[in-house]
Amino acid sequence: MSRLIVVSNRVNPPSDEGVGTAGGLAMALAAALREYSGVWFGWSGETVETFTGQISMQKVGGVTVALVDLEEQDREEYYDGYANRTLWPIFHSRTDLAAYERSFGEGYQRVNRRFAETLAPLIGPGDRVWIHDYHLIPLAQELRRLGVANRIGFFLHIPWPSRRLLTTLPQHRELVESLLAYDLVGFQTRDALEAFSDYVERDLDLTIVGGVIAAEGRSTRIGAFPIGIEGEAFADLARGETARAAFDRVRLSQAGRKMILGVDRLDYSKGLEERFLAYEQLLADHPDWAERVFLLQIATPSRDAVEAYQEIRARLDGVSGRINGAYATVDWVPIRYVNRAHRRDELAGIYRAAHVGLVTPLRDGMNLVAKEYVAAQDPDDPGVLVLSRYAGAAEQMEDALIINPFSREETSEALGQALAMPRAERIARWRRLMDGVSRDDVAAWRDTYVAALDLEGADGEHEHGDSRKVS
Ligand code: GDG
Repeated sequence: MSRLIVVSNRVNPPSDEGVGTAGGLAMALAAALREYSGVWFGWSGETVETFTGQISMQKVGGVTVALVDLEEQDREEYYDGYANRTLWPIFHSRTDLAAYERSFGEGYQRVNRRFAETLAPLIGPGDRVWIHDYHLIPLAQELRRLGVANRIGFFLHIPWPSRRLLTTLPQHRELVESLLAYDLVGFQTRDALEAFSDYVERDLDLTIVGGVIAAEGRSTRIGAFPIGIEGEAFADLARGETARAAFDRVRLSQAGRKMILGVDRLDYSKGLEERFLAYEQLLADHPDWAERVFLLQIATPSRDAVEAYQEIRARLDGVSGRINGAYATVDWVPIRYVNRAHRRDELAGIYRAAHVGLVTPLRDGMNLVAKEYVAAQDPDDPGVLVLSRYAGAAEQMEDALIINPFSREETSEALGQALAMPRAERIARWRRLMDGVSRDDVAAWRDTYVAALDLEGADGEHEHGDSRKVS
């Protein structure tokens, strides 16, 4: 039987809906694998002294997972290094934070080769392989070298940078050329697709006809596939028992005040400092809001081993402390800043209790928090989404208040507008947003992507057969 083999750096299917703290990508992939029988392959997160390529197979939450351990040097060079200290900052327009160490690039290639060698024997005739994210860009090329001729797709969860930014990467050409080993390369947005096309046409001097790049006897389809959430399921979760308890607890502690909510991985791309400063601006410009509003920011620490993450964490502690010191009264703290992860169903209740969802990344592939916030609202009394124009989600969510997160004034004015928005307008905006979240959900994303992966090249020819051939 033809299966779907999903590959991503980390493999963490949610063990139980609602209870886990699995992120957006994990939820989306687990949903895909429950629909199509298949295997989810990736790094266990563990390191061993010497790489063996031994696979540990497990069944988690109805999903078969195949895990492989890496070496400590792999973690340093491939994961903390090239993925998170080189590609992540460049792809999020932060070349100032990017490290360009040669050993990182070598580690990245080595791990992709190791993944390919371990994965290749698992791929059966007719299986489709779906590879995720910036950690694994060269994986298809490595698999092709081993003779894997199956259909292989790639999906990038983060933005694609402009040519100028990308070319700061010493191996930019090799990296992009390695993407041409895929049958399908998917991006979150039209913006990312255009930036990629620009590089392909101008730097590689290739033409793109009908969304297909033809080069060296094979063709690669490219497209935008905006990822969604399980919209209706998340709305149900927000009405469930645990969510209600979380909602009641938050509302009780609000003492009639309006709540602005931010939920993010603690990452410099999420615009958290700018968000705090915009909120401070609101308090400075509108003293009447003092004691009538507060900001709850949930920011779960991530990538602690990387220095830039330690720095942003320290900065945020400082900025939130300063604002609280300047504005707090004996019974009001303007910013509640929480670094603890919450259960997903609790989170749904907290979203529902918020009058404003404040999502201000400086650069973001999509941003699922924006969609979850909308899905969790009470249809009769919904909150307002304030959304950065630099989140991929802004291409779809036009009924949010769209802001430039670099402008404190613009963001603080939008906050004021959101807090004062009449109910009828809130309902009208929310309805249109929710229609989109329900329609363009994670199932639609997955099905559209897999259907595109099954399409042959522009000329209708099979570039390669369905079965593996070993060369
Ligand atoms: C990458 C791209 C793209 C957060 N705190 C808790 C918690 N979360 C969950 C949220 C949401 C997810 O984490 C974050 O998703 P995002 O989309 O905002 O961001 P990234 O992690 O950066 O993901 C991004 C995404 O991939 C998917 O393609 O949208 O642009 O950067 O689902 O709910 N979940 C729980 N407790 C928390 O405390 N349970």
